[in-house]
Amino acid sequence: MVIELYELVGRDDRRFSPYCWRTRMGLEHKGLDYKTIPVRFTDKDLIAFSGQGRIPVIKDGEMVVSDSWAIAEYLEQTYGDRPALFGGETGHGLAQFLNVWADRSLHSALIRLVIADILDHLDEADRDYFAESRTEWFGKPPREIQTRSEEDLKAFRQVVSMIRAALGDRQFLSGAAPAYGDYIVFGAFGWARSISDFPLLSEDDDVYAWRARMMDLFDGMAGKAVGYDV
Ligand SMILES: N[C@@H](CCC(=O)N[C@@H](CS)C(=O)NCC(=O)O)C(=O)O
Repeated sequence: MVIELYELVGRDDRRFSPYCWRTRMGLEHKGLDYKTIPVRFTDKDLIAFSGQGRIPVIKDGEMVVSDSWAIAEYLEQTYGDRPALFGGETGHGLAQFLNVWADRSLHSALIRLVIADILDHLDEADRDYFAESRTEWFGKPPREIQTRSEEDLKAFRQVVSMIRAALGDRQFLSGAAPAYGDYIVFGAFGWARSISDFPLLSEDDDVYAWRARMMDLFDGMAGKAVGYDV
């Protein structure tokens, strides 16, 4: 059976949700058959069957799961005979920590650098919704947030330094092979790449090399997605 992944989409088929990237990589890792159903912010009716308004949502037969973390847990439990996303209970706990860290630290630092770029790459239908909802969240409009001030750049460099330190000389954050922890962190870069040409990493950075390895996975799936090669 083919799993349906309801995935956020912008103009020109840009897949810019970090959470959807986590799920997409998780499905690939498990080697599951899936198809994506593009959803714009204002297409909430398409995911109404999930009983909530956020993406990603998956539909696996009769089973409907929303929230990328809950989806990863569902896939791990349901498809336990496939390659592990977490690598046991210990890995599960550590991945959950990373999930919270990425949501609260990595994403908060990144959004300030690319929020106006998101606006510029949305489908026309979504622009007002995004500008208004984010202005309400942040207390000012996207173009006033995305100034790329020295303070904001420093905050982002700080989170990248944590990724670099955690990576050490390994190929992936999870070790010699990638696992869900890598997909959590990669989600942020998959998001940025799809809508922003701002160079977040320098080419001599180990995190840059890691990101390139992530984009090569699964027959170059992430690298082939519509986006900027920076
Ligand atoms: N904790 C959720 C967060 C999902 C989420 O916030 N998704 C965003 C897209 S990146 C969304 O659907 N936003 C809907 C909106 O802002 O109306 C997860 O991990 O899946």
